[in-house]
Amino acid sequence: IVRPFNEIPGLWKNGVVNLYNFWKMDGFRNLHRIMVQNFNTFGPIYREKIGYYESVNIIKPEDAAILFKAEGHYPKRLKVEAWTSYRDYRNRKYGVLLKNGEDWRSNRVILNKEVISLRMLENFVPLLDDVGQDFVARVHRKIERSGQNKWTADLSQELFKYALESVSSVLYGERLGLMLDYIDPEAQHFIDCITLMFKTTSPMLYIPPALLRQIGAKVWRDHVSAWDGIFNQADRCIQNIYRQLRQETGTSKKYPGVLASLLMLDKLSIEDIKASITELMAGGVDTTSITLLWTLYELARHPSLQEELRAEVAAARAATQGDMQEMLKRIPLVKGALKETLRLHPVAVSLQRYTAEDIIIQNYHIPAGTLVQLGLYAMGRDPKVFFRPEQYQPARWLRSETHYFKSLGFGFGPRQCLGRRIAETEMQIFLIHMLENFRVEKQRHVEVQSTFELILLPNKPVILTLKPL
Ligand code: HEM
Ligand code: 2DC
Repeated sequence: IVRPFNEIPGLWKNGVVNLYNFWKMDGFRNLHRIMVQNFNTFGPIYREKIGYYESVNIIKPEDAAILFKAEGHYPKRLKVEAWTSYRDYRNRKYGVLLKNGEDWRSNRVILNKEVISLRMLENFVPLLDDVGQDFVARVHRKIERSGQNKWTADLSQELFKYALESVSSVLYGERLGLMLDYIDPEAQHFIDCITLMFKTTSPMLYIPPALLRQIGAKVWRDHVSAWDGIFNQADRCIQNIYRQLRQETGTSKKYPGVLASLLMLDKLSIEDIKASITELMAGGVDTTSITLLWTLYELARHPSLQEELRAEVAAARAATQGDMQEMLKRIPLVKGALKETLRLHPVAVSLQRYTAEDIIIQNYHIPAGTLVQLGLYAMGRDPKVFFRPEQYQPARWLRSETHYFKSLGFGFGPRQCLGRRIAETEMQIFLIHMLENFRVEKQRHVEVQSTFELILLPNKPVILTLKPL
């Protein structure tokens, strides 16, 4: 017999007390580890309330399958109130990230064609390949200047620039010039604003932003100024393209970028286009760059694996005479490495959905409208789900064992990451170029862990050494 909702184990009776305990455990930065602990204590399902944030948490791939089958036609994830509050406060439209219902679906269907459809790869690949080549040239210059035939640094700032340059070139069909020596201070400010925006979001998952705003809390003020910086920079980029488009007369055959394509398509209002383009630009920086940083870190820790990947890339290059789009079809181990990185170091600690219908998970009844979270970080490290989870083994994704609902780094279904195709392509191209040019090494004995700042980030600088081959 199915057990009732109220019997799900966990701490869900007093949100305020739980928030206090959460805060004592430094939970704002340890959310991912606390989730692992909770699964160890309560088993594969638990219910929780921290502050005003209430959810049911699951960890098993087969339960994830049940959840996503019950997401309905308008899948809804946790509403990040800090983000909607800012837009309400400044009277800005929600983009596809924050919309729901029919408004979300109609926008998303149009955006899908221009952003995530496989047809777009032929447009994106040359743009992203250029940025990848420029990054490599930049590293070669750094190495020359060091006078030591190597370059040792915390690469995160470099990777932020690589990621912003990549996503901008796809969105605007133009380069920002971030691979040059002197970069636009506005672009640097934009990057800093994104980091601050994420960091200031996490406390507001548990304490209502409306309250923090009323008491004039610093975290709310910082959050507002971070989004202001993001929107101002995105507005400048968008205005620039808009102006160019109106002046242009001839029809050039060159791919003009996502923004210009959407404007010419004329199916979404300009305000809707601006809102989603801003979200894409902001969503495209810390996510891919941190994933690449983790990947380089893992390759530095596993030198022989690094050589294997290099050999795969060399073979792909030889077989295709360097046709990048063809190369991307011949690098399964590189793709496995990226999946492996997202397994151990997911950008998102959890995936969430409000259930659209009643479901039964782990023999508990869960009523429609419940917020259910799949603990993505916890699942990636669960020995019941992955054989020897602590080991970084890209080849596990090549074996014929079942991967059913195990590779969920970008989410699932119609509400999955809209930037997925851009992110994957950008990261694959980056790794191809890096593996072809440099050996990556790290300092011995430095172990890096994750810290939660809305997305999972390394808890200390990751210092890597790049040596020319
Ligand atoms: C949503 C992960 C890169 C834009 C999401 C979600 C995840 C995710 C887990 C939620 C999906 C769900 O609820 O099922 C990642 C990872 C990335 C990445 C791991 C890189 C390694 C990007 C990039 C962009 C982007 C590069 C922009 C170009 C978005 C947007 C949404 C989203 C707009 C909301 C989509 C919607 O609600 O319809 N991402 N993302 N992401 N991501 Fe990404
Ligand atoms: C954070 O408990 C932890 O892709 C919360 O590119 C639940 C939660 C809800 C939404 C998730 C968020 C977590 C992590 C960051 C995500 C976000 C949805 C989209 C966003 C996963 C798991 C992200 C990084 C987007 C951000 C785009 C934005 C900056 C314009």
